[in-house]
Amino acid sequence: MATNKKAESNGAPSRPLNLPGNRIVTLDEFIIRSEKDFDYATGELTGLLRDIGVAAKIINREVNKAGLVSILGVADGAENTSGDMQQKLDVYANEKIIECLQNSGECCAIASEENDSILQIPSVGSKQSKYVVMFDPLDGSSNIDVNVSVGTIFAIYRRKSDPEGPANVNDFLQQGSKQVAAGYVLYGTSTILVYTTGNGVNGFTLDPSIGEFCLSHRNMRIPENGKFYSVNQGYYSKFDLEMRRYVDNCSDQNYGLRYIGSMVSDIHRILIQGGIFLYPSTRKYPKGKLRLLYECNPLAMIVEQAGGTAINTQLKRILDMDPKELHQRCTVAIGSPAMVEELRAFIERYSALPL
Ligand code: P6P
Repeated sequence: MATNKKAESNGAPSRPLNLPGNRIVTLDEFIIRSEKDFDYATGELTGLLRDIGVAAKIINREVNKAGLVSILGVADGAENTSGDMQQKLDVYANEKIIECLQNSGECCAIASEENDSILQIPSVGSKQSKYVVMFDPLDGSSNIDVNVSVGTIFAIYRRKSDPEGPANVNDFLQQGSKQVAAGYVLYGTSTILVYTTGNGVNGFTLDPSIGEFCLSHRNMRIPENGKFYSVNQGYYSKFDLEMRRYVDNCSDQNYGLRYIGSMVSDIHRILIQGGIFLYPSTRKYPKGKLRLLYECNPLAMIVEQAGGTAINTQLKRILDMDPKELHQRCTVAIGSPAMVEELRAFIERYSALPL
């Protein structure tokens, strides 16, 4: 099994890539240079990451002109597996990612927020891919019509099933700590692709003039502490006691509240400025709203690789959670280590639950 020689638990690469400091480094070049970090790398992971980069450029093109074409609004009454009204653009994004992954055949199956069950990807030629890909094609898509940034989130795992046969759901029901790679694309004031293969986190900003993602955020490290907390304060009265006490504490400490309602955007800000993102249990979502497999796990890997912490509100490490079904929800507290530890103290002190 290919292993990453340099994966560090705290995400600090033992030896960052030796990259030129004085010229553009494209995503493709970076991925190819990084390939040598993996023993027995066969180029499939490289191909997968490049496929995702292509899909991101295609989605970006449509997101950027969504207001100009009839791609806004809700897809003709369709609902996704979450019961959310499917926006036309997230249906489009889902189709484009699947097409890109099908073209190269670098993965044997996919799972998406927009699809009830897994989708087999026919092998191209004699290739028997060893990877599966999970993704939320357009997270925060309800924000599209009001021009708020949205994102794509992806996770890549090695399949566990017999390579001679079809993939099955157990190839996807793996702990987040088994992710081979994880990342997101944020379609915001600029479009940035951030990913990790277990050897630190790097960000690539799309340069529309050349149509390339270019290295812009090298070896990202989250600040140890922060002055912003990110939670939907509108649910305050529905929070458990420990969460209300923690939110009160944030207010007492004059932390700023920043909540975009698009997880990728909130997490990206926290990666750069520090802070904590929370989606605890609420009356509507007693197990939390966010999806473990294709939202929380990939973002938890990114944040941990950048030196941060990601737990659920029962104080379990997100990446150690055992998934039971594809679209499983979970509570989440993710961000600067010092702020997550501060929350942990409140949960230990006020929680009525056996922790
Ligand atoms: P609420 C977007 O719908 C999303 O899945 C995340 O991107 C975001 O953080 C969260 O839900 C917002 O949920 O309940 O605060 O509107």
